[in-house]
Amino acid sequence: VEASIPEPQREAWKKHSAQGFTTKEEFENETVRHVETTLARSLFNCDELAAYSGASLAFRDRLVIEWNRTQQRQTFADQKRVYYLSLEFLMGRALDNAMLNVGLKDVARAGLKDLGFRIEDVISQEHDAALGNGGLGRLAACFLDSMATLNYPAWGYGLRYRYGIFKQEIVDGYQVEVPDYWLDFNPWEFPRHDITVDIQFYGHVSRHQDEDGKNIAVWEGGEIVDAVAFDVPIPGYSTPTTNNLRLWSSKASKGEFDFQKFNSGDYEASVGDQQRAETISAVLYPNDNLERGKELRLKQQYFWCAASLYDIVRRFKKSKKAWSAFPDMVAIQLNDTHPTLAIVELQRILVDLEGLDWTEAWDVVQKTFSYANHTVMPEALEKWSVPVMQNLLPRHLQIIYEVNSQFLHMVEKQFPKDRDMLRRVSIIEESQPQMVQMAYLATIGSHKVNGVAELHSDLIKTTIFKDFVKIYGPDKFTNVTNGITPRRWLHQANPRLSELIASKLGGYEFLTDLTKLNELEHFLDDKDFKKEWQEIKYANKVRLAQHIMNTTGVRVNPKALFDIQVKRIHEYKRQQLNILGVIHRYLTIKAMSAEERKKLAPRVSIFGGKAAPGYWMAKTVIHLVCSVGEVVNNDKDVGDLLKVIYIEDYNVSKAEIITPASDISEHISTAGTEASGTSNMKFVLNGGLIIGTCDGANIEITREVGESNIFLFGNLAEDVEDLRHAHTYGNFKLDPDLAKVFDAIKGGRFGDANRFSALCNSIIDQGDYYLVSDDFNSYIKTHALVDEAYKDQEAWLEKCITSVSRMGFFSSDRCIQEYAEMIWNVEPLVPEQRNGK
Ligand code: CR6
Repeated sequence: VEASIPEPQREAWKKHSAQGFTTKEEFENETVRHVETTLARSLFNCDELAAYSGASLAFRDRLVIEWNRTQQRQTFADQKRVYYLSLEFLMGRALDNAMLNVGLKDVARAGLKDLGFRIEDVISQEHDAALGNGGLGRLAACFLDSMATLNYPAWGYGLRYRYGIFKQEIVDGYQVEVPDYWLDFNPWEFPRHDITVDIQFYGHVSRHQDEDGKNIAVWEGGEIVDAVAFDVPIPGYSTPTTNNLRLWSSKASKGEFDFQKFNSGDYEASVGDQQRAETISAVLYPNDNLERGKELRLKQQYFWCAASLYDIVRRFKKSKKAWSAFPDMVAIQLNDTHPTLAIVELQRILVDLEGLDWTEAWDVVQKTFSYANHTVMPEALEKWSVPVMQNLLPRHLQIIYEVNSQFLHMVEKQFPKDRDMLRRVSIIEESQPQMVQMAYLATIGSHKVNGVAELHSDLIKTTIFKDFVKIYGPDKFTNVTNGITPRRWLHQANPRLSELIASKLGGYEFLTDLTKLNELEHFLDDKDFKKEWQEIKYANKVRLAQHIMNTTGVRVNPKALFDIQVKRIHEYKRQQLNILGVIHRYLTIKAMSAEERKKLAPRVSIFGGKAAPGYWMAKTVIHLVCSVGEVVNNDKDVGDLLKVIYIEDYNVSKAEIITPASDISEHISTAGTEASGTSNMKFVLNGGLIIGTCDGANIEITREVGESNIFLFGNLAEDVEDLRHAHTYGNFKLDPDLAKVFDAIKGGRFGDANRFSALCNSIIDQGDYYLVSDDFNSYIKTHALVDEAYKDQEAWLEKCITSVSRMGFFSSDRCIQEYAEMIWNVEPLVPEQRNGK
């Protein structure tokens, strides 16, 4: 059915076209209208949550108008689009971001004030959209912001989990997980019940002859689940471009919902089917850097890939172009291996449904896809059991076998007689059961593979993809160092610093060209500027101290040095090194004379982050931090000299409060394990320094800010293997200072020592895989340097300002531009500016 309005009626239509507010009056109008009609409330029962809802709906209307225009513009322009497939989007709150990106926060502030509300209170009503675990999901969110800001025609595709990452409560010093049911009221999504895709699972494959006598595979039987689209508008900063994030939700298929059972009275069974279908998009797997091979997870992956590809292919087919033009119109970026099945699904669509030759189709596939790797740690690399895949996706497994067979043929020609090479690069690992190695499949099916920081990109070429570099040559592998959006991570999280910088640089251009921060170096002698900078840092620390007081009841001194480590809890990230260092500090303070103590700089050690629910060792680390805090924070000898804090439920909105308040932050992973890290960038951009290892993006941060502005310590990645080898073969000697720390733990200073024995033993007598002992001395010494440096506040401040001025490189805008030019080959579509925008 033709859905478009006939020509003669279009004028009437246009006359009534929605405009969205621009003035304070209009904003108030829209907000009150939504509170009164959409929410059916009145001025007699409008609390902060209702005000938040009303204001959000007013902003949403604005966004959706620009969203519609953007979609039309992109359709008319008929140019290449990029599709960013990510199983995680860690978006955080949307209202503040929308206000700032459309440039109407001041209008909203004044409007809300008229209506009786403080904007901060309204903003903080919003529930974080927490559809991600950590860095990988937050990177996807930063990329969406940059793609819209730079006017790229780009779509994000993900899953609409009913439960995002769990909420963390700390009860008696232990992590307790609470489900994150976040969809009660979410004004930022548009259900698109008209966009529903049938997704098939299980069944079997048979062969048929088509009319031309061609032998084709037909995937039949099994079950069908519906994928329903939910759209989230993504506003660019200071541009009308508003892109789309499409999230799929699972639902029992109408055709499938068993009316037979239903009518025959087996109501329960038929509702059971319904629930089973809805389970697919019910919950985000809460592991960071760990894969567990659960069938439901594979179902999630296929469900989302198949729905997204159906959508992308449908859009392409409207253009009536030849299939060979597909890669000229479509770039699909795989965020890690989670969407690798999209490669197989496109091949299936082209060969089985559209009748292309295998080779022709595979050429299209390879030109379309690119793959970003985010880890080299073996436990995080995805492998799916062949029997599981055979059962769930029989046709896809056949295609994988065929891709593998052709690939191995090619390799054999290139490296005749190298049987071991064939074994090593085979997509199918010959284990019990056989496994499909997704990273290999992703590499073979893509035209580019990238790592996320220089060291990491070098490492993938010498470790997991070493043979693939020989096969394809080095050019297939490249680096795109991660970045963060300065809109959220400076302008939104640290408005006063952003404003101060703008006042010096003559405007907010640095928010879209972060290299402009360079000019801050001219103000290193400007006393007023420096004083204000310091005041802002202090105010941010006061704000965090207040949050700590409210949530933990512990009073911390905002004049103390704030030392922060917030990220997922993981042995490789070495929060255990941090807390063991804290204990060392505590023991040192206890052994000091009153005179000596006076010379010491007071410290607050702040930890935060979630442990995967099944990760016992990580949970033990949390418990150790809390137990140490319990003792230290109540020790009269210590007072303000040391406080140890665990901030509950670290997430994006908490990060916006925590990051601007740091003096120093910890990025202390075992060298070679942290692919990039992105919170390191956030902290420095907010005027904090780093203590860190030579790992991930720390290395490039050092190059940019200069070695004298960062506190590096520890062994290098190139030495890790030898050190581990030495541990295994009996050459392990525990660091003497660390030994004293363990003595204190074992002596029960922090409560029942048994609770920490597994943690202690992993270091003392189980090989110390993460080299805590090897790096301990260097870590302690470097912290002593931090103490010294902090005493000279003038010099410290200079380091901070200099570092901020050199952070331009780490904008996700730079990053997206590199992807666009080197990998996707897409051009921006710059809209005409309207109404002075
Ligand atoms: N866990 C890396 O560990 C990197 C992000 C984004 C990670 C981290 O160093 O900054 O990706 N890897 O590139 C994976 O998720 C597999 C992460 O967030």
